[in-house]
Amino acid sequence: MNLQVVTPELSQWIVEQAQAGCRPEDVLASMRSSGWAEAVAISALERTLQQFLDRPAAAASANGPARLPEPALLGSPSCVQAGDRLVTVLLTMRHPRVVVFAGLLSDEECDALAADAAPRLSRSETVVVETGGNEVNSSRTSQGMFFGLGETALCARIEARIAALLNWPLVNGEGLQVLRYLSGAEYKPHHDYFDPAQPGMSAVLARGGQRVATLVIYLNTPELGGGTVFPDVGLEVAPVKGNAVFFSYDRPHASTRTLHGGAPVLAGEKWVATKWLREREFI
Ligand code: PD2
Ligand code: ZN
Repeated sequence: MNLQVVTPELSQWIVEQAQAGCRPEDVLASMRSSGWAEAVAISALERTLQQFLDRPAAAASANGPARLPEPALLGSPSCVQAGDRLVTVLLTMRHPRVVVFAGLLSDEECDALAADAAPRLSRSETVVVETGGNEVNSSRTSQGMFFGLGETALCARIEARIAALLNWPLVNGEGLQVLRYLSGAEYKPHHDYFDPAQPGMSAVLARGGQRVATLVIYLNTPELGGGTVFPDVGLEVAPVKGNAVFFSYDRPHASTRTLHGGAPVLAGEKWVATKWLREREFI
């Protein structure tokens, strides 16, 4: 007879391990080392996770509104209505949460956004974790600029489309950032969330909380190279004009597997617009 009982505390711990990206075999090993018989531990693990997945929708949303931006992909549709535009779904991945879209912007919108950005481009910077300021860094050799939220009619139209696509309030987004990579330029692998343990982060986090998702929109198709890579899972997204790659991260931690980079551009140029989504209104 099985005398080992799955307490509510143990259930919660199992779910938390799974949500943090721990592999089931590692969770199992921890249970084994605290005295659980293997067969009993496996069935407890399976039952707990299944119960969690089967929980009523009301329980899933009991904590209020959705915690993360997420397109409406229930039933695996091949396209989704994003406000004023129908967008094609090319690829989805669960962990890391990645979705690749085709046709988010028209060719004309891509050209117009790049043209509006071009006069304001300067060498891209990265955040200095110690101070929260910015600096030029050899890991990021693109040129870039930020639009203010709703700065132009085109920005406002794209922002409304993104808000509809990702079911996330428009005001919880940073202004669009446009990047131009010349041949040879790259953005080495990094995470887009802010490390809350770093001293300079409180000022950054005060403006709308943590980043919770990223949408990189390709404004042209480079001749060669320039894919967006996810080294943790060996995924490379080809940059194609008007397409976009979305990824979300429910905590500022590498267990989200959202390490990503812009591979070197090998021929031609690469232009992207990046949209970062925050937890709260970005001020
Ligand atoms: O341009 C890209 O592919 C890229 C890759 C990684 C952009 C960003 N990160 C970013 O803007 O954060
Ligand atoms: Zn990034």
